[in-house]
Amino acid sequence: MRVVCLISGRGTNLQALINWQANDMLGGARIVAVISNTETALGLERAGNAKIPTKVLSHQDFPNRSAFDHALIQVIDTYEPDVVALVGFMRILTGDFVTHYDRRLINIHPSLLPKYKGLNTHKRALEAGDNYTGATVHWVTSEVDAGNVIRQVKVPVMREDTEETLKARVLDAEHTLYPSVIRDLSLGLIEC
Ligand code: NHR
Ligand code: GAR
Repeated sequence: MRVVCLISGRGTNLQALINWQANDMLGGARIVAVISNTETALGLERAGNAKIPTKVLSHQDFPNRSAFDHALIQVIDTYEPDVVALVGFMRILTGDFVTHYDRRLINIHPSLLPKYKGLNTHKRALEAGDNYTGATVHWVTSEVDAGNVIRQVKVPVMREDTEETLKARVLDAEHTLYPSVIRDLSLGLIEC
């Protein structure tokens, strides 16, 4: 199962996937490329260190979302992916993009969806006084963070938590959740 990862930033989730792959824990999945919309994403270095091909396609070089997304499709398809994984990818994708990768496109989101779609999830969980938050892997549809849930993991909120400490605890849980879902997809254990 050929997996193309899209990133925007630090890439700690990407590192988790790379580590599972290096330890033969990713089933039949193989990360065949990492593509970033920002040149400075630390995740690009992580991919380079693991000898995984990388590409940068900056959204700033395109006049609008549609032009960026169509160029992104062209680049991604050269790697012939079975699955495209958003791994901390921070650009909303157009309906055309989502349709093109129908049943092949997944995302990890740092909340227990349907709670807290969009950005600043940890801040909102803290402000709401939630005792639990978590992370969700879901199929991507044109409506942001609204596609069917594949798997979730629950994470406790502590009384003393700040946005940073909560984010770190959720991120830690994400680092097992996303690799396990990609492994299970490759093993045919997850329905699309
Ligand atoms: N695209 C579609 N069509 N559907 C989804 O479910 C998507 C998606 C693109 C990204 C990840 C998502 C998340 O897990 C994701 C899911 C970015 C934003 C956002 O508002 C919202 C949700 C997600 C990712 N991005 C701003 C934008 O204008 C830019 C913010 C920035 O650059 O920092 O695209 O949370
Ligand atoms: C992760 O918490 C991921 O769930 C979240 O960004 C972080 C990326 O961390 N994704 C989104 O918020 C998508 N909008 P990483 O770059 O270290 O993997």
